[in-house]
Amino acid sequence: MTSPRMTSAPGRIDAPGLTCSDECLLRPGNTNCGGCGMSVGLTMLGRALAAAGERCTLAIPACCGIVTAGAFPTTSYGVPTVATTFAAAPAFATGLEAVRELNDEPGLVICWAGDGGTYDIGLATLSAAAERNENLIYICYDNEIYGNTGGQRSSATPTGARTTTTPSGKTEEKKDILSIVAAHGVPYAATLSIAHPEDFSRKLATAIALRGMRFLLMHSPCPTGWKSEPGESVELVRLAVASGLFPLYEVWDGAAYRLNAEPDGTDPAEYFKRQKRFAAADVDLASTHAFCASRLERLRVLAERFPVGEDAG
Ligand SMILES: Cc1ncc(C[n+]2csc(CCOP(=O)(O)OP(=O)(O)O)c2C)c(N)n1
Ligand code: SF4
Ligand SMILES: [Mg+2]
Repeated sequence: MTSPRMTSAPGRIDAPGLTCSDECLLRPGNTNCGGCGMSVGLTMLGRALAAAGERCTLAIPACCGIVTAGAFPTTSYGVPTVATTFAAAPAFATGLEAVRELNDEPGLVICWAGDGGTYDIGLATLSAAAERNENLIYICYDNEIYGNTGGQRSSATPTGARTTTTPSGKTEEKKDILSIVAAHGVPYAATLSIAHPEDFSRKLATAIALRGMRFLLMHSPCPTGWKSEPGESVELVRLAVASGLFPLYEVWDGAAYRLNAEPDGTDPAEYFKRQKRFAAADVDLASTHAFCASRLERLRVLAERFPVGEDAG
C-alpha cells in the first residue's frame, strides 16, 4: 500500500486518489465518527482561514477533537497542534499567542474545545482569558456530552437527555455559556450552526478579522452520543435553530446584539423524536416551548434595544 506523502507545499498532502488542499485543516486519516459535526466545523474553519489568507496554531484540550488527530508522531491536522490538559486550553493558548507576538510571527492561535473543556472543567481558564481579553479565537464544538470518555453528562447536556450518568434523563437545564462569556465584555461572541453555512462562514470571517477574545459556540451533532442517524446530523441542528432550541445570534463587546435567524415555528418535538437519547417521557414539551419562546423574546428585545452598529461584520 502506498502511504500518503507530504508534497513540497506546506499544508498539502497527496496520495493516490486522495488530495487535500492547503485549506484542509482536518485531513484524511482522522478518526471522527461518521456524521460528526466536528468534521464539518473544522472544514469550514479551514476554508475561512484560507479565504482570509491566514494560518493558525490549534490548542486542543482532552476531547474527541484531540483523539481524532491520531497518535504521535502522526496527525491528521494540517497545522501545528498542541494537546493541552483538559482544564487549561485557554491558558496554554495565551502562552502560545504571547510567544507568537513576541517573535512577530504570523498566524492566529485558535482553541478548539469540547463542551466539557469549556462549560465545565475549562471554565476558569476560559473566564480568565476572556477577562484579560487575550487575542484568541475560542471555538467550542458543543456535542452536549463527554463524547470521548463514553458519553457522560456535561453542564451543556440538555434537560431530558439520557447519558451514562443520567440514565433517567438529565434534570438540570443546559448552562447558558454564551451569556457567561459575553458578560466578560469580549469583542465578539456568537453561536454557529453547520445547517447555516453562510452565517457560519460570515461569523468565522468576522472573528478572524477582529483582535481580542472571540468566542464561538457551535452546535455539534454527535450521532454516537445523541443516538441519531449520521445522515441526519445537519437536519437535526437545522431543526434546533428552526424550533428555537439553538438560537443563532451575536453579541459584540458584551453589549450589542444581533439575531441571525428567526425560528419558523417548527415543533421541537421533531428534534427530540429523531434522537434516542431523548425518551418521550423525559422531555417536558410545554416547558421547552415556554423556555424557547421567552429566550427568543429576550434576544429580540436586546437586539432591538442594543443593536449592532452598521460597520460591524
Ligand atoms: C482532569 C481530567 N479529568 C478527566 C479527564 C478525562 N477526560 C478526557 S476528555 C473528557 C471529556 C471531554 O468532553 P468534551 O470536552 O465535551 O469533549 P468530547 O469528548 O465530547 O469531544 C474527560 C472526562 C482528563 N483528561 N483530565
Ligand atoms: S463521539 Fe461524537 S463528537 Fe466524538 S468523534 Fe464521534 S460523533 Fe464526533
Ligand atoms: Mg462534548
